[in-house]
Amino acid sequence: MRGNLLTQIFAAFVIAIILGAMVGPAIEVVKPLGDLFLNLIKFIMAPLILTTLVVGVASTGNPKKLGRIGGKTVVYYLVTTGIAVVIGLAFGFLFSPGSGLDLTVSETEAVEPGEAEGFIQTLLGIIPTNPFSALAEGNVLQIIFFAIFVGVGITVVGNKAQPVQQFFEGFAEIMYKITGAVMRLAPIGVFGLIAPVVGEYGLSVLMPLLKAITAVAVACIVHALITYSIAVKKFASMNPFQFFKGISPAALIAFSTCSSSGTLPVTLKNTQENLGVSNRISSFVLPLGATINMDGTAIYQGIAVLFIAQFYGLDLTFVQLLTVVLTTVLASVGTAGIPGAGMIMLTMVLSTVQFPLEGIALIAGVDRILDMFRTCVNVVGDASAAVVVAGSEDELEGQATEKQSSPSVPM
Ligand code: DAS
Repeated sequence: MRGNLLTQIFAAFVIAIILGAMVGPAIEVVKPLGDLFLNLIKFIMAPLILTTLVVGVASTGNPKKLGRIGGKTVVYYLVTTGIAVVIGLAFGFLFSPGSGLDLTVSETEAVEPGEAEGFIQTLLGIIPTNPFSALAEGNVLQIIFFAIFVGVGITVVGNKAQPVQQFFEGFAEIMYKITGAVMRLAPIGVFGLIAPVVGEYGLSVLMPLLKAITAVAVACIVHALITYSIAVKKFASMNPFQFFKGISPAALIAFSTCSSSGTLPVTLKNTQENLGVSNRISSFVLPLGATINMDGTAIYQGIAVLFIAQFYGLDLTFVQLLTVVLTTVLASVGTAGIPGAGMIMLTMVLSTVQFPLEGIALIAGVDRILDMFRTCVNVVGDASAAVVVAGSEDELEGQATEKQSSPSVPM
């Protein structure tokens, strides 16, 4: 999503609040605009999840060929993203941004957890007996399961699977284009979804949004300061202050552009010149990170799920919480490094716990602000991985060893 579209969404959000407050419940007439936008999001969700996850998993490369450096990188990314979503959920509970309103949700949109579906049942339910019916039914967890196996299969089969990988890469590009077209309607959709909510409940709905922004900002800062400081200190003997100072130019560009991919050239420059990471390590770890490592997005999605649950008075069972952690890590793998991508992938997380997609419109209006914080952490997290992997390979400036002169390290 381009920055000016996010600005349009913010503008539509402000207009919806003003008109909703002025007109009151009668503004309900614009709700079909919101329903149209939600249906379009549901329309793209299954193919978008399938294609982006297959490409994301396949881009990690063959586990055998991935080698020591690739293995360290992928493990670091998954572990820090898991920590990130737990921190996000913790701050979501701590701040409880959506509490106190308990909006009623239309029966069609939400499924009350009822008795908790057993954890075993949930795990078994992830395995699709027929992947194609999973796609037809939009069973997100089963689509994820199928996508992971196809992605890993591509890496294991190797060259013979190239046509399949190219098919999914091309399909993913098509889905990004379709998603871009759908997101152009986001301002209208957000207007059609927010105005009736404000018309019905008044301006009291604004306070939860401010709390949600605060929760995301604080959780991002805590995750960066604690997780990455410990990582660079313990695995690379780097002074955390030196790390954050060295990556600050890229962090600021990420914050303002909301694009990890767009910031990548500066991230590479900062990690090589300011942090002393070898070209070989940074040129593998960082492009991969901009594609599959999104700690900030994981934090945002953890908090967003709780915000929506609290906003609509829905309870999250323990099994659903575990499902949120798993799907958020996977959603961050599938999230593109472009503005607003995390909000689109939030539909995947919400669908797995059968929460109302309407909730996305509640935070879409402030997504530009949330995206600044999550993209900044995404980029700093990628840089921390480069430092940690380089440190573990003695390839930080001043720590060069004979390994650096070796012709090649198995990737
Ligand atoms: N803006 C995305 C990025 O570039 C992150 C997101 O949308 O969640 O990392």
